[in-house]
Amino acid sequence: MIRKWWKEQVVYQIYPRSFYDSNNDGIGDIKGIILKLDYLKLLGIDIIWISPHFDSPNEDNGYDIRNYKKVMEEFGTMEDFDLLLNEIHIRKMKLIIDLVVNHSSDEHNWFIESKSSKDNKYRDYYIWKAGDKNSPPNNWTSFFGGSAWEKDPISNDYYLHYFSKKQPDLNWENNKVREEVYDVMKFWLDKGIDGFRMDVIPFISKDQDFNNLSKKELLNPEKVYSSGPRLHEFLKEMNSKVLSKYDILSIGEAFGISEDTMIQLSDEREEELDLVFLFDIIRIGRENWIQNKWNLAQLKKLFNTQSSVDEFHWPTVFLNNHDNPRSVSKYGNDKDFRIKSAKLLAMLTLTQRGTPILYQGEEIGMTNYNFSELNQFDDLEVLGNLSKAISSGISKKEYILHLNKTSRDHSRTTMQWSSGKKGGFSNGNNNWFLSNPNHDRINVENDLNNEDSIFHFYRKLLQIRKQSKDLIYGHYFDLDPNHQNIFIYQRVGLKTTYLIILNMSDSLINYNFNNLTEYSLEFSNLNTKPRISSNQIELLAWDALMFKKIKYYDK
Ligand code: ISL
Ligand code: CA
Repeated sequence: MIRKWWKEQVVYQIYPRSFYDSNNDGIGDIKGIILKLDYLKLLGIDIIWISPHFDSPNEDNGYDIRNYKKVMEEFGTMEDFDLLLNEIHIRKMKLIIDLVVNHSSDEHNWFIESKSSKDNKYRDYYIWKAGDKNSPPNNWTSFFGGSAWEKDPISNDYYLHYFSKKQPDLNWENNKVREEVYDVMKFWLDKGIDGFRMDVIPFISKDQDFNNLSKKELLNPEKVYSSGPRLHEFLKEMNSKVLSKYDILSIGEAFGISEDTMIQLSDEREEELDLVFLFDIIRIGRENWIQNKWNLAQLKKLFNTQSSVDEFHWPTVFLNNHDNPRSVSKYGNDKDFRIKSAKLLAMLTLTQRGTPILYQGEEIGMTNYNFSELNQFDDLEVLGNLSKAISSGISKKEYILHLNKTSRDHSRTTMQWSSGKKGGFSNGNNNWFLSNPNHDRINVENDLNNEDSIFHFYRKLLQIRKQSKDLIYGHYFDLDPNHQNIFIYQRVGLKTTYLIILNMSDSLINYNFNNLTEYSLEFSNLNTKPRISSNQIELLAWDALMFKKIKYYDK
């Protein structure tokens, strides 16, 4: 196993808009992040990933970039960014930024030029196709509703956009586009950033036949969009021209990719990317806006698959991000066992094999929001898919019920710093988005003051993890893959074997396990000693225990 700093460290994702507002305009900003760096240092975070901080009209909250070399006005100035980077480095932490280069904003100068006329030199920076008067070039669909093609009244051609029509896809077949992207990457790398999270990077290669999708393919177009013919070629070029010249971390957001693509994309011998974010775990049981049933055996199978990659690959482990509901609401029990189940999920995330990525608020067990009206949502994906939902036969009311399980907006409510107005996110009056009313009890201030809080559980477990190469690099064995309530696995290192036992249910379970007495309890979310006999352990609802046994002592 080749050791790398990014295999041993822990990432914390910040959605700047919702993190902390330092100038009371109701929008989170860069100065707000700087003011909270000591908090993240205390937690024990190594790498900070910020969602896009670039100039943007915020159609998709920054994932529609208007100027790749300018900081979004609401977030602050380039000086603020330089200060943030410096303050992060002073604290011996690292910063990776969000590279969104599958598409730009339609307000980017490149697109304004490209759209202005067919013979404009920027025309081929985007993907234009003739359709006929009323029908687009093919049946490809956008994730934000409707066709993936938008007709331009000037030229009567259509342009491609996998996301909103204000997010036109860049044409990676054009080597000028690729050179522009590499120039943007070097601009930020030469400032000293420590890497990139690459937004929907597998989508950049498009099959130039532009054939229609089959009915089945239309159910999950991301599977086709992420398997274009030149993806690996483009990434190898990006690696040789840019990534390989810096000691950085590159993480591909790999929404929709196949196992084979993942294997090649993140194989260190292939010299493409270092890590990928896979979505099977975080979207388990989910069909678009509908959350269906799933069971623990299915979830464990997904962890087993990603943990059994060979020594040339390294997994990522995350249960939260800005595009998905809150983990304690999805995988835990945020009603009767919020604190305990949040701690269990912390132990799952931090003892699995792979680089953990935490999301703002998970460290204090922030929950989903209880939406009741469509107009409460901010995410363009919600309204974009409304007509599709209605035509699939569900009512607006039912659509809202589904969104209360699946909406991206659950993770975009403002960070809960205190029990004060709006959860201490801002002292302004008109926040850009909702604050969960449960901030009166779920907030950083309370957790910092309570040694037994979720925050301190993460902090202590992060310390244990940081001090144990065996926990980080140890082999992974699921000891009971079929059990539907208990998740029990080992991490076997050179000197130490860890045994993690998680009761992911509301029930008390007497679990048979021989030779438990060989282990010593290292950490748990229990306030009492576990009841263990020679071959059994009594597990209360949401008990999470981590045992260890030393195989041999250093001489
Ligand atoms: O809701 C989704 C798909 O239906 C998400 O999974 C998301 O669109 C997908 O994972 C891609 O996400 C990334 O690209 C989008 C942006 O809206 C997301 O915030 C970003 O994480 C377009 O840039
Ligand atoms: Ca602000």
